[in-house]
Amino acid sequence: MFLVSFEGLDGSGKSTQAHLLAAWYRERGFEVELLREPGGTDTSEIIRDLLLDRERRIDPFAELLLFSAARSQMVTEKVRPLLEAGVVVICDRFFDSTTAYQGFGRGLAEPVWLNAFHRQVTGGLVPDRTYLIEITPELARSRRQGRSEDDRMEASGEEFYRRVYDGYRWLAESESDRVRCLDGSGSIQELSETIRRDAEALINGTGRAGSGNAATI
Ligand code: T5A
Repeated sequence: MFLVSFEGLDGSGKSTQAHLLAAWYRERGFEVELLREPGGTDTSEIIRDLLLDRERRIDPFAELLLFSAARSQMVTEKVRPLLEAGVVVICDRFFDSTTAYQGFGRGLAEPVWLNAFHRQVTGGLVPDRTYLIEITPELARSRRQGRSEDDRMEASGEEFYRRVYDGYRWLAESESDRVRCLDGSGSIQELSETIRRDAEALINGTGRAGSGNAATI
């Protein structure tokens, strides 16, 4: 079954679109599970609390390993069994976040090294489709205003978010078969309609990036 991921800066509107797509799949009779990263399992949620706690000092490489540890647990415990049971799995973030935030944002590792590492972490599991909601760091920040205090990642500063943005741009260009880059400054409705059209094509097999049977890759 399909594995779909959503990517973008904090506040880009990923979660909104992930929920709308899940509802659309359900209306069409699919069983759907929506998971967030880091998170999705009890163990991964504990790792999430560590990672987002702004009082905690975490070494950048330890940060990369912790995000990946949370992902490994989620893939083993949830994603693979669900895909094998015929459930559509929608992930609010997946390994592309690590490439953008830790690879580009923290300047930690080369994309080639990271790609090989991600394959180890997920056992080769790659999303059939990734929707990248692209907005500028400035618009992302304005959308986050009025929410609770910045978490540890959000407190990383403007320069950091500029590098993450560049990382996502790199991904959109280098993985253009799988990654659909969408203009996140459009309305929620416009974005949702674009995503639904692509999801329809994926179901019909005309817009397929992966095998459509992600668990067996
Ligand atoms: N991280 C994560 C890493 O560094 N490495 C990794 O490997 C992984 C997996 C997770 C943090 O961890 C980092 C990235 C993050 O910093 P999180 O709390 O899960 O943190 O936060 P996010 O995933 O960033 O999610 P957010 O909830 O902050 O933002 P979303 O999901 O992008 O945005 P959403 O949908 O909540 O919308 C934000 C606001 O904008 C409005 C919504 O109504 C909402 O108010 N909105 C729009 N407004 C106008 N037009 C639109 N098109 C809109 N769409 C949404």
